[in-house]
Amino acid sequence: MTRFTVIASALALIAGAAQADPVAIYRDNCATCHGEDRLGGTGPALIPQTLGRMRGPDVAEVIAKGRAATQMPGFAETIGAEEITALADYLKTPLAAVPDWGAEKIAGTLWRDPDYAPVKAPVFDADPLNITLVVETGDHHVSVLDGDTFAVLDRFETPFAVHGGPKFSPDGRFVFIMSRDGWVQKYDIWALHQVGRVRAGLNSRNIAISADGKWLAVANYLPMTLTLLSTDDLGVEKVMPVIGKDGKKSRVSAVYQAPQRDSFILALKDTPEIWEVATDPDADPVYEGFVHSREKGMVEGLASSEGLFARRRIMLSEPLDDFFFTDDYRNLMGAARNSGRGVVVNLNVGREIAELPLPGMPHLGSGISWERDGRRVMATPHLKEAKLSVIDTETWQVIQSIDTEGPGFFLRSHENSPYFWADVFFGPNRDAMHVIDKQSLEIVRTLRPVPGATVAHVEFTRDGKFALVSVWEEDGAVIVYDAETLEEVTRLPMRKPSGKYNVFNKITFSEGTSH
Ligand code: DHE
Repeated sequence: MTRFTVIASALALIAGAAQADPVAIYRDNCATCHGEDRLGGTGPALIPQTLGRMRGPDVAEVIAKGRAATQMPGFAETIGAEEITALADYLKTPLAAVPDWGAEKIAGTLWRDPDYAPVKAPVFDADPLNITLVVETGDHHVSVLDGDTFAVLDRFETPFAVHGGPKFSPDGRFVFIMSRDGWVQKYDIWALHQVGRVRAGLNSRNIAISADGKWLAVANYLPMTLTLLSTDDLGVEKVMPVIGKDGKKSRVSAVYQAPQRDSFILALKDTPEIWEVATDPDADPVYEGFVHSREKGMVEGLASSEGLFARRRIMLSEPLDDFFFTDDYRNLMGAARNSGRGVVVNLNVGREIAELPLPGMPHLGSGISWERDGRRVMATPHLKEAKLSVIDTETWQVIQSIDTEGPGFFLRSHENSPYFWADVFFGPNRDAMHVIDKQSLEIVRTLRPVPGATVAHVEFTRDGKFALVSVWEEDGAVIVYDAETLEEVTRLPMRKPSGKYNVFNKITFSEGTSH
């Protein structure tokens, strides 16, 4: 071996040693903000469950260049390219063990805003039920809009990466917002002030509020639990482990409020069951059908644990993780991502009652329903096909397939509008928004407010007269349209606005919005 090759091997070893220690690189550069355990701190959790959802630049690129509109700096000048690659790979590796995230841990994260003081009446003149919240994912804020004047009454910071619809208390006064890292934020709309936050899960999907407004359910992937919080003080009431009848743990894909049933309905990702969790211990009548099916041995019932948060299992032929509910919450349509199969489950009798031919990955969670020719129909977009399916909710037949300019994500309408709005979220035509006649099912107009920019997600004002559309870009906007003439009324600059939520439409379960 020459002197040169010895030096070269030594250098390679040194380089190798540096590359091989992403744990140390993480500890020295990332842990202060993202936590020693990678579960988040002032920055988000850096685990595959979160990073897998990251849109835009790759993880290594974010480490090198930083992330716009956040406090994440670029490390290209201090960490070498190979170490950055090793670090990115390390962050994509699952945690060796999922830490305990039980009631005590959760309660330990509770933070109450010291500057918050309750008020006796709204601190603004606007109609409190016509407030619309705009989630701005670009810099993790929510704008509070006056639904009549479209003035921004407040703009407050949210936890990182809010997902799913915020949930309002039944009187529309408070709102609860959830982030993918499991933080739940409570905000007082009357006071225009944050109340506090608590971390209910480590990687969470969505939240639901009980019909009486007392409880908030948080659907978690990590750990595999349902967290039940008191809406009053964000205290932990219960952490329910989610374990299928076969003894295997399951992630919770989503949780929904079933108002007429006084219950939460859970979509489970890894086990062929739906869970119904009672939020009113005396809600007997809605469980009549259930008793009937229990006689038939179809379901395990409330009997073993009558009362608040009693659980009922509905057994399925395969797991379903995306739901649409009929208005009376007697039936749900469910689909499993990637399966091409949809089913109808009758929640009263507790079993599958029909099959739906739904290839192209329908996004039933975005479905909306309305009356057409005396029949109640629903429409759903498809995440993988350029079409919308319109389905009769009595016969469960697809009555029409509407061709669109690309696969879409969200649908929205309003009782007072003859149209429903469908975005084209994926593909080259993501700058298009279709407006469709609810009776003829024809596309009456395709709006393209900003050529080349993604436009998606619509919300109506309380009276249905205006439709608000997101220009889903960093330097984006919310465009307000006259919902009848389809002419633009005004344009509000926003940082990558995603969902928008009108208090009245949400608390009244307007048929034009997904619930
Ligand atoms: Fe969502 C709602 C699931 C990806 C933005 N999304 C929901 C709901 C579910 C769901 C179950 C209803 C919950 C609720 O409102 O209480 N979303 C999923 C997925 O399974 C999927 C496809 C993949 C994932 O890993 O989560 C997914 N969702 C996205 C996105 O990529 C979106 C576009 C951007 C983002 O912020 O992550 C996105 N989802 C939204 C929004 C809502 C939503 C804005 C609320 C819609 C509403 O009008 O209520």
